[in-house]
Amino acid sequence: MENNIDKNAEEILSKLPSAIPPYKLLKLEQKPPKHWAAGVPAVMHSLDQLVLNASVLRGGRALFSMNQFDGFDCPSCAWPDPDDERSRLGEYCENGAKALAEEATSRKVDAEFFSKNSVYELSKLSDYEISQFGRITEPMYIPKGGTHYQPISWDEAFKKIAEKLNSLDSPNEAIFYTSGRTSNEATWVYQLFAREFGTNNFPDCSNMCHETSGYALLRSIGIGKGTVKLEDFYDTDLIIIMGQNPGTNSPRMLSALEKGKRNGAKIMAINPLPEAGLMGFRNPQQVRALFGEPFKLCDLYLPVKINGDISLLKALMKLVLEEETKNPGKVIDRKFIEEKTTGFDELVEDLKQYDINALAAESGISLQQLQEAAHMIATNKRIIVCWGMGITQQHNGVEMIHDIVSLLLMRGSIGVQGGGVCPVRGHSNVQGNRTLLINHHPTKEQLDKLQEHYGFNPPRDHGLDVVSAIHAMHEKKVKFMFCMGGNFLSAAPDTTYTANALRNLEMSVSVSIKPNRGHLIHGQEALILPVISRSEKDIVNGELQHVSTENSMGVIEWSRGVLDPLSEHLINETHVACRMAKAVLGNRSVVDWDKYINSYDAVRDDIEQCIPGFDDYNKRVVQKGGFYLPNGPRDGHFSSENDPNKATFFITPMTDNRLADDEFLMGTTRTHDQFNTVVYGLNDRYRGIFNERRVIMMNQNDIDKAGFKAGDKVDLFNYDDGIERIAPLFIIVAYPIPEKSTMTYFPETNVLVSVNNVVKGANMPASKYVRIKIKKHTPEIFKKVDQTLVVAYRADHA
Ligand SMILES: Nc1nc2c(c(=O)[nH]1)N[C@H]1C(S)=C(S)[C@@H](COP(=O)(O)OP(=O)(O)OC[C@H]3O[C@@H](n4cnc5c(=O)[nH]c(N)nc54)[C@H](O)[C@@H]3O)O[C@H]1N2
Ligand SMILES: Nc1nc2c(c(=O)[nH]1)N[C@H]1C(S)=C(S)[C@@H](COP(=O)(O)OP(=O)(O)OC[C@H]3O[C@@H](n4cnc5c(=O)[nH]c(N)nc54)[C@H](O)[C@@H]3O)O[C@H]1N2
Ligand SMILES: [Mo]
Repeated sequence: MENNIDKNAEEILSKLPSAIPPYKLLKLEQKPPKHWAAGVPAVMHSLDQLVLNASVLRGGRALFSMNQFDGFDCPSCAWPDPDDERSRLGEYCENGAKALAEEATSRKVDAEFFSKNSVYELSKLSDYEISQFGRITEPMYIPKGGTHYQPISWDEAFKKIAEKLNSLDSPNEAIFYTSGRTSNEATWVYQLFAREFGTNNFPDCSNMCHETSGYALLRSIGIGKGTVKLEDFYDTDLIIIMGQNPGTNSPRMLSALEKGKRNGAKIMAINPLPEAGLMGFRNPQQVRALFGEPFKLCDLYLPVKINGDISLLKALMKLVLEEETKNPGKVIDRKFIEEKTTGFDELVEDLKQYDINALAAESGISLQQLQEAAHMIATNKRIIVCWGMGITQQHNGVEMIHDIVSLLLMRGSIGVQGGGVCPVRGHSNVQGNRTLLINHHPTKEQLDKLQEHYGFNPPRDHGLDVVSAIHAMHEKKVKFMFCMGGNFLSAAPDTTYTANALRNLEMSVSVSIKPNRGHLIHGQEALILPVISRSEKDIVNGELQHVSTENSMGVIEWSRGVLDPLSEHLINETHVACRMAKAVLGNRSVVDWDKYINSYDAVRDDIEQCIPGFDDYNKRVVQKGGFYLPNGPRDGHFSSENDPNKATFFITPMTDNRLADDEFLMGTTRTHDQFNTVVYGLNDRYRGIFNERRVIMMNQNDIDKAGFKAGDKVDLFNYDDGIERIAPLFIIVAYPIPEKSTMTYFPETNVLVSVNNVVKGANMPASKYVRIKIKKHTPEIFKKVDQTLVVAYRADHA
């Protein structure tokens, strides 16, 4: 490969902004992983963030309003706020404080900043460095062939969008992406505009996150979301947490776990990593908890192999059935199964083919531990199963969720108090986006309702999701992409492929609050539209507005910012969508966009007319604690693909996870210092990994067998679809993780995730199931990476 890059290629490279964070190694420090989460360090870190990142006044004041009954919804995760008591000091966690500091910063990225820094130069910085510059203060535009973003007025920006959209041959040449922070109100007008324009192309972050859960649950119980409420955690017998890291990603969940456990519940954790937040907790909002022994959370920890959950669940079902044989009538809820489900006998029959010892070996859990787990399930009646990305981002994630549902149905534990399914949602309003029709395959009833209420004909063909949108951009079937928040480039799989797909666009538009790598890999023309953030005051016609969001458990609550917007040029997302609609559709539109611009109440009134469960929206949303959306399965009313009145036990296949000697399975996870693609800091405190993100966690035996040492530099490879994908320069970290399983951080390793490696049924990237090879690092690898980039670029732009 050496010297194989010709002159022309070098020229391409010297102008091609990098889609991948640069390969700079820092100075890794390692400490033993923690056995408990939060506590004094968490408090100190929250304060640190706010003091360092924002002026104390801007961030600090906001902190006390976060998640209060009259404050704003935390922009971090979707975990619900307690209904009864909320701490007067603010209902927040360390990572909520970081998310707030991130948007409450007083640093500004203005026109001058962009005139001094070319897109190419900015791309040489790490994601952490890029996010440190601050908030974007005015709309920016880069023309075809441009090297720098330049300022543009809002009117001009909407005009450019209108010209482009109206020049397309078909509305389906446009796509409208959504990241899960957008409020209900903005979501509604946004999807309404795109549907009146004529497309169902709504890829969203859900297509990389909980699509698997929605798809599997809709098929098996009749609703695409969870069935439990926060109160269920307080009075239950057993909480099982699979593939989810609450200490980092939903820290306020730890308070609920503590409360449940103090009331007598047991906790079981199933995860390849012994995550601190699964093991123990010191409640940072209780002085007495900050000192002394941490509160023990987990009663049984099962260190499953990556993707071993499918064998583990089958083993648990078999063993639970055995417990029933030992104690007839005590374990299996025959009455419930008879009345509310279908497919039980077939499932029992199917499970007979599996050998329990083989299942144990494939899951990586000893038979004895599996028996202990099954006994806990067989003897505790009310069971909640929570899960996160460790399950949904597996190629067979849908099947795993069917097995989770079957396990619960056997015990009659869905639709009962203190029992049910709990997919823990990610983004703070990703659930609300889906409820309000950010959906590339809306139902006929939903579209009929829009047609009836508004009087236009919404498109009926299904639209593109994230993975199919990437392919469509490649094939130049799509020419325009609008992103309501998010960072499509870095969140999506197969970074090189996705980058080239994005470069094929004629125009890309990104509604954002801060610069991110996604702004640097753009269409021929690109716009950045900066908006006010959740914590800032949204003032329309001199009046402070509130918006609303839906949390992970189906509760709609209002949210009202408290900070002054950082710049006078910032507008809100609802106005972005309405003004875009006016510019694009003009007289063609049958919707009164000005009414929505002037009043969010009017938006909510129309949502109420179109979406079930929003009766008296305006009145109920401002009530203390908001209101709960209807949930049939919670009330014991099931439906499923196989029976309109019953839940289904699905029969699922096993997976062949055999690996060659030099092959490993890799998961991609979050550190404690990031929110998805936004890197706040360089530490992963609970896992004891400091000052470095380019690490690969491996079992010591695997390290020895492969002839490596901890600290060695390696390159990572994936060979799906016969293509060599390379992630160069990682450091080996010895970690308590099962053999043959490895873990790295997202987005650095997204380059290794094939766009075709998807979750069956849900078409999500299977980013926690990546087959990799690990080789000793050689400096020559960089040339090979460059070569790959140039070849891929040429192929796409030929
Ligand atoms: N601070 C912070 N909060 C966040 C986010 C953030 O980035 N930062 N992101 C938000 C979003 S959008 C989401 S979706 C959620 C994500 O929250 P989580 O669902 O917790 O996401 P991850 O950190 O990707 O990984 C989850 C866990 O899966 C485990 N895992 C990996 N492979 C397997 C497997 O094969 N089996 C099992 N059982 N476990 C496995 C990993 O060890 C890890 O503990 O958090 C939300 N909240
Ligand atoms: N390999 C791998 N890939 C993954 C995952 C994984 O675990 N592994 N996780 C997946 C998951 S679960 C998800 S949800 C996706 C996330 O995908 P996205 O939602 O697309 O990504 P985020 O990183 O959350 O988006 C961050 C950007 O949103 C913008 N932003 C922040 N706040 C606001 C706001 O208030 N308004 C607006 N308009 N913009 C704002 C900022 O500019 C910021 O740069 O990534 C997925 N990708
Ligand atoms: Mo997510």
